Amino acid sequence: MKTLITVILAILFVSNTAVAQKKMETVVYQTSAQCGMCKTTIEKELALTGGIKSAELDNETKQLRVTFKTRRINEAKIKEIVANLGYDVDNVKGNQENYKKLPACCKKAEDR
Ligand SMILES: [Cu+2]
Repeated sequence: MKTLITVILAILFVSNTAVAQKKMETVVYQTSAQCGMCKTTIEKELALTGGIKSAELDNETKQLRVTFKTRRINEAKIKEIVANLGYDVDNVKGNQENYKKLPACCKKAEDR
């Protein structure tokens, strides 16, 4: 009986460790960022967010690549943070109040 329990515990431990190692994820989002200032704003905000390992905005494509710990943060939360800065991110609209406060260079072409 003791051996059986030990074996079961060992299996649980090994499978748990395997899962834990997979808890990092990288996702790419399309944003409405416009310039280098947007890049700094978004990357800085995410750098200060717990659970984010790295965040990088491509100035050409305006795509944001985020690597995060799935146990500490999720995609909905990441999008919420970016949208709260005033930027659209995938299907989530940017917070309009904060969008209005962005410098002219960070606004979409039609609003400048
Ligand atoms: Cu900008």
